[in-house]
Amino acid sequence: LTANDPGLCALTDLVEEKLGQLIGVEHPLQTDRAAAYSLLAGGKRIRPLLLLKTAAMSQVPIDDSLPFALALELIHTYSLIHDDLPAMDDDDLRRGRPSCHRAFDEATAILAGDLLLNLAYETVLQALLTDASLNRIEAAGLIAHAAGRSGMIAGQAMDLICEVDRSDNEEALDYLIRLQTKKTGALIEAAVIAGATLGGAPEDWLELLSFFSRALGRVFQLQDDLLDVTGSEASLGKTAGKDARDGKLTFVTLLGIDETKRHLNEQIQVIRSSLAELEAAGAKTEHLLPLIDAILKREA
Ligand code: GRG
Repeated sequence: LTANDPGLCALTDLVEEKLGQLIGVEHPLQTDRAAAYSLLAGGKRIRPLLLLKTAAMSQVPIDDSLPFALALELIHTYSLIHDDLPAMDDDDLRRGRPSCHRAFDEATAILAGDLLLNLAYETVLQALLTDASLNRIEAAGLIAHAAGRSGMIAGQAMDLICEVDRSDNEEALDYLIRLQTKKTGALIEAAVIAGATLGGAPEDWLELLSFFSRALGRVFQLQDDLLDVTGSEASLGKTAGKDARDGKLTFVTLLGIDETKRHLNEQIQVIRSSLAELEAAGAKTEHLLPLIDAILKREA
């Protein structure tokens, strides 16, 4: 993520350093090396940053929110490794280098993903050992729920086996929105809501943040679908133009570029107005603004 804000750059560096410490330097097995290879390949770290920033809105000390933030990135990286597998989206390139199963092999990539997912829960449970307040338990539950059967996994399943009549445009769009809300949206919403929950944010903030994070998740997917047609392999760090080639249901393949951009601008307005409402409700949105600006400008 290209960020001009020094605070955001420092926070990204901290996330990077802590992920490195978590995965460690002792990698006796190929599976450990594969997990480290994918985890430390330079992702944008958007989900952990979102969690840290929403927790900071309620003055949660960074050390208290970090384990939850790191867990989100571990889960996200596992999902990317598995998504790239031949049985799923089948992609050879990720984060600017050969995807995990190409650098190693398929079985190793499956295990590396499983390893990261388990490390995520171990990290959160370890953090609960030192302080198991209800807010922290609730935040852990939100993350597990978002990654699970009615969140990211459901979205991935809906994407892989598209159970909708694609000739009916309205039905297809409705399906795509539900799919996206789960596949990409759930973890992004969990990042925002878990962060706020850690800080014991009041109900009206949570409602506005929920609205805000759903729009952010949608924006993220709309950008992704647009970047697939407008971006290059070098800038994206993954194969470009793949959606149309694979006959995938995306906002661009369904609505075309112009309508997708219109949809994107509409959602950006929703983001801006919910941030303004949050500020009016007493939330310090300055914590979030540099990150949101960087996400809205993202080119990879
Ligand atoms: C395997 C259960 C399972 C789920 C996979 C995340 C996912 C679900 C699939 C990835 C497909 C995809 C490209 C979705 C679009 C949005 C998205 C998640 C992009 C990748 O996230 P970034 O841009 O990646 O945050 P970095 O590398 O920066 O972390």
